[in-house]
Amino acid sequence: MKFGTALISILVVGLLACVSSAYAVTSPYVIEKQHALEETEWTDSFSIEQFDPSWGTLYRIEIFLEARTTGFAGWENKSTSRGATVTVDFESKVSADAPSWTTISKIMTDGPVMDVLTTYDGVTDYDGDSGGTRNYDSGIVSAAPLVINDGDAGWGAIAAAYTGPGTVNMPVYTTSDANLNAVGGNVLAEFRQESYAKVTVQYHFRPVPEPASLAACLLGLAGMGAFAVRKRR
Ligand SMILES: [Ca+2]
Ligand SMILES: [Ca+2]
Repeated sequence: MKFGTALISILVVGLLACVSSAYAVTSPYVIEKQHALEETEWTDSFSIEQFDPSWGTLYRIEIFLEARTTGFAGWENKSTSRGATVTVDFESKVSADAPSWTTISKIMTDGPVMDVLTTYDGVTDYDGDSGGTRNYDSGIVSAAPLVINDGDAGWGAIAAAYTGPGTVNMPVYTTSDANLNAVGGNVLAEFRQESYAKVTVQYHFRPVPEPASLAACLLGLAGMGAFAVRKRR
C-alpha cells in the first residue's frame, strides 16, 4: 500500500469516528428493573447501575415508579339461620427506597363494595344469593417521579451515591392493608392480592467524546494534515 493510500484510509476511518461514534452512551441513560406480579407482601432489591463519569457531566437524575395491583375476594355465608353483610376494600402500596434520597411510593385502592347475603344457598361457590366475588385490577399506575437537578439542595450527596463504576441497591417492597368485613351469618372468605413494580432510573448528562473515538478522530485529523503537507511537496 502506498503511503498516500494508507493516509487516505486513516483519514476516512478517523473522520467516520469523528461524526458517527463520538458518543457511545447517549443522554439520558435509562435503566429499567421490574418485579413480576406476585402475591403480596414481597420484598426485593433492584441493582441499579451507577452513572459512569467518563460518559460526561451528570446534571439530572430522575426515578420513575410504575405499579400494579390485582386482587380477588370471594365470600359465602354458610349460616342456615342468619343473613350477612360483607364489605370489601383493597389497599396496597408499592415502594422503592432510592439510595441516599427518599422513598417513592404508589398506593392503589378499590372499594369499599358491599354485598348483602341470604342464608346459605347450599353451594360453596362464592356465588348465588349467599355468596359473591370481587376482582380488582388497578392497571399500570405511576407514582410522582423523583427529580433532582445539579444545584438543587441535596444534589451533592445524591449525585455521589449514583456515580461510580458499580451499582447501588434499591429496596423495593409491597404492603397490603386490604379488608373483608362480615357482619352476621357465618361467612367463609378467601382473599388474595398481587403486586407488580417497575423502576426506571434516568441519568441526564452533557456527554464528552469517548477517549477511543477521540483518539481515532485526532488520528484522522493528523492524517489529513500529513496528507496535505505531503501533497504540497
Ligand atoms: Ca353459593
Ligand atoms: Ca351473590
